[in-house]
Amino acid sequence: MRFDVITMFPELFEPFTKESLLKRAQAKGILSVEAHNLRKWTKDKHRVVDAKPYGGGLGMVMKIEPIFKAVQSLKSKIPKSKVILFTPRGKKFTQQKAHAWAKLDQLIFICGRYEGVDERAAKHIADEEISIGDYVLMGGEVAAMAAIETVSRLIPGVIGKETFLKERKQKTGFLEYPQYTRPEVFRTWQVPKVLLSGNHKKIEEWKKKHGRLIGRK
Ligand code: 6GU
Repeated sequence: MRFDVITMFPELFEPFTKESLLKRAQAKGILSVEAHNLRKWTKDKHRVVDAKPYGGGLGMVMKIEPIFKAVQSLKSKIPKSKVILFTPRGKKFTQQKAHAWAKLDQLIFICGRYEGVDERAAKHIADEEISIGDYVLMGGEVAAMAAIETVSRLIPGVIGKETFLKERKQKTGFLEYPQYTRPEVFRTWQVPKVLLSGNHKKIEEWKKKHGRLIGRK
């Protein structure tokens, strides 16, 4: 998988892409994450990527031309590729969506700023317009990072094999149950006795009872 992120703030992705699991996956050649400065696709002296909205209104709007050129230059020759526009107005990002995206070869992420992106990007350039939840961020960057993490861990070889296979097997979603590790008692806070019992049947029952289903496909 190749992630190409188009953003006004590429520096935000530097520490993120050097995080342990993503770093290792990139070193192994399983995936790549590249953040591209949108200004690269401007020609004017001031490298302008936004302008005042037609019809008036607050804030600035991201211009269509640099976005078009960026996507055009990044899209080259990769067949299974999708262009995603991140905005608070988009369709909700889900685990199911992440599974579908994990099958692709390239994801091009356009990070919108919160005031807006020229609507022609959503209409003519993006395949999908996506939001990560019902709240407003300052821009699409954090949303793109959330999607990169979620999709990456579904690609074989990125996370531990056992977790990966377990999640893949559980098509109806998997149980996330409370977990504990040493010590058995911290202050007065006890680890549930059943987990120390060695009774596997009881333990499985406990996990089912206390687990919450997430990541339903
Ligand atoms: Cl993708 N962008 C912004 N600006 N805010 C958001 C979002 C995206 N998803 C949820 N809130």
